[in-house]
Amino acid sequence: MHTLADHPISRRWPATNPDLLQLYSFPTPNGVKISIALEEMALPYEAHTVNISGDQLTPEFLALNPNNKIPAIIDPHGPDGHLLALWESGAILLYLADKSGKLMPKNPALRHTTVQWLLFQVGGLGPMIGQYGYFTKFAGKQIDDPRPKERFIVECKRLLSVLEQQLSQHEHVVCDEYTIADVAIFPWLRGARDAYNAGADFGMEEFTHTMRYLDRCLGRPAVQRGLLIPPRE
Ligand SMILES: N[C@@H](CCC(=O)N[C@@H](CS)C(=O)NCC(=O)O)C(=O)O
Repeated sequence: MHTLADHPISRRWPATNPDLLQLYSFPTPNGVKISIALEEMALPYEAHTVNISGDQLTPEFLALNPNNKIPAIIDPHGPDGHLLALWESGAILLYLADKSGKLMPKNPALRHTTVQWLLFQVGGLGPMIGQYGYFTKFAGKQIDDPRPKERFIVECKRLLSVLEQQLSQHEHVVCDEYTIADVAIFPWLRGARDAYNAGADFGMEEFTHTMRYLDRCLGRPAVQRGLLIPPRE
């Protein structure tokens, strides 16, 4: 597979400008991480809406991401000038930070700390808030047994307290630098508060540093743009 035009994804989501990095996504907390990062880094790109009510299960999308999840990208000008297809938002954020030289500290120790907080989101905060959402807003809310919901509330509160401790001492999660770790984390805080209405269950208002941090991040112009990309259609 050497060109974007050869890739099956182009049959369903053709590129208008095949020279640009292509984003296949939906404006969920995982999806907007990548549009926000691209906006912050001022990398030119073209966004395609993959509606997760079924588009992610089409053969064209599965040819790009066999794990049937957004976001995914294709960079026609990847390493050594070759096409690079990538999925998993953490991997994409690391790639974009490398490509742009932005949102990643130059200091080696802080780079590792950035990866640490990125993985805290990808392996902890995101999945736990996502499971809470399943058991409170989606199909799982019909389950009478209170234990799944209780378990995810306890775990989300614990993760929020870890974040709160860090943000009580620093402006952003990696000391005072705004990094890809922030871009991964705050969309999930917003999702918990605004999409899942978890404020009361998580006692979010008590995490004062975290809530102020969320508002600071949401106030960034690149974030405001990225939150709306791609359109839901
Ligand atoms: N670990 C993945 C999670 C991605 C993910 O869960 N995406 C959701 C939307 S937020 C999705 O595409 N769901 C569709 C499905 O599971 O079929 C990442 O960080 O990229």
